Amino acid sequence: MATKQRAASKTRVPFERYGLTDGQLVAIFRTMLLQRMLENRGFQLNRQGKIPFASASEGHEAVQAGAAMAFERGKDILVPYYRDLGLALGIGVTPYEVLLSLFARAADHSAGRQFPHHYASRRLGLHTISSVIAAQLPHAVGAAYALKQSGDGGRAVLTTFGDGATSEGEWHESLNFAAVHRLPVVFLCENNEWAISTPLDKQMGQPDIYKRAEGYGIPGIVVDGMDALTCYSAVRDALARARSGGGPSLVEAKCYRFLAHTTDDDDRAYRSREEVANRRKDDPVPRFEQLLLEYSILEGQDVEALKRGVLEEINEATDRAEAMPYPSPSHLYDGVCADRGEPWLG
Ligand SMILES: Cc1ncc(C[n+]2csc(CCOP(=O)(O)OP(=O)(O)O)c2C)c(N)n1
Ligand SMILES: [Mg+2]
Repeated sequence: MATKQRAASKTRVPFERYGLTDGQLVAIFRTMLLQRMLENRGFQLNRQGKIPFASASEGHEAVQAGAAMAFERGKDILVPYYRDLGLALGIGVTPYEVLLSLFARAADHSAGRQFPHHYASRRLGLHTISSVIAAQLPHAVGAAYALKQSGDGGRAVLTTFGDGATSEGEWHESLNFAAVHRLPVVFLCENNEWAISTPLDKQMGQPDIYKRAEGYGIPGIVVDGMDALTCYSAVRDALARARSGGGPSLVEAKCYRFLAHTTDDDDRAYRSREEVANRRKDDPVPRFEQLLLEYSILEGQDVEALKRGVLEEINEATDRAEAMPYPSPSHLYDGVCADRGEPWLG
């Protein structure tokens, strides 16, 4: 698909593209589309009874695609949380790999054992995670400490979490340790205003997470999490600071979760349809599409071709992953205990 030169306009103020090329802008948009459509596929497969579970990240596309563009593949380390489908896709996890995880097939990276949406890839510098809220943060800080101890300069760790995670002790301990040791780590909060059914005002006494950075003596930055480009620029700057020895930063991206927490949740029990419909007006995907059209980065037919291509890729990956076999029971202990041992057989 061809990207077009932006049509010159004498009167219009050019948008802030933060040094990104047309190709990079389109890549961000493609990641957002992939996340949106693949996530919907997860919900469809669950409702068809083909997979047990999928989680939801609609509303997080801008922060994740922006952050993924700032991440330097082959150099940085990503320690995400379960809602980071777009970040995983943006740094190179394929839809096929995601679907192998959702279908729990033998060819999945964990041989179908890990919880869905908990990706890991040594190739991409993507740490495995647990669902335990904030448990990834000490791991991220440990990885940053290792980078510093080994004198492995020019590299940084990007770790993510939700607003609810900031109430956990590990969150505070991790920020404090990283600040004391000036570790190369970026803490990116995807503040979607809900921790399942707990709203922000029942989670904390004031709604601005970035302000807590001051208490640790590190920079705190807040961005519109529905705007992919400001998210990109904030994470890019924070990663650059970390890579060059400037220490950790806390970036807060204010976004919103449009769907239920997961396929197992019914959000009608705790928030009104009006609230969700109202927040949908700021949907980051059409907003970014509009920007690319307005500045002729893409034409209407390019957008249609892009959407068709993404859907075809997801359809093909769905069929391919579904056709793969389940793990064999005889492989249950592979990669779990040394020598494939079954612990109780001693
Ligand atoms: C230590 C711990 N407590 C509770 C849970 C159950 N739980 C799973 S997701 C979640 C909400 C987390 O909210 P937030 O950190 O805001 O992230 P979001 O899901 O909104 O992206 C909770 C409480 C858990 N997984 N781990
Ligand atoms: Mg939340």
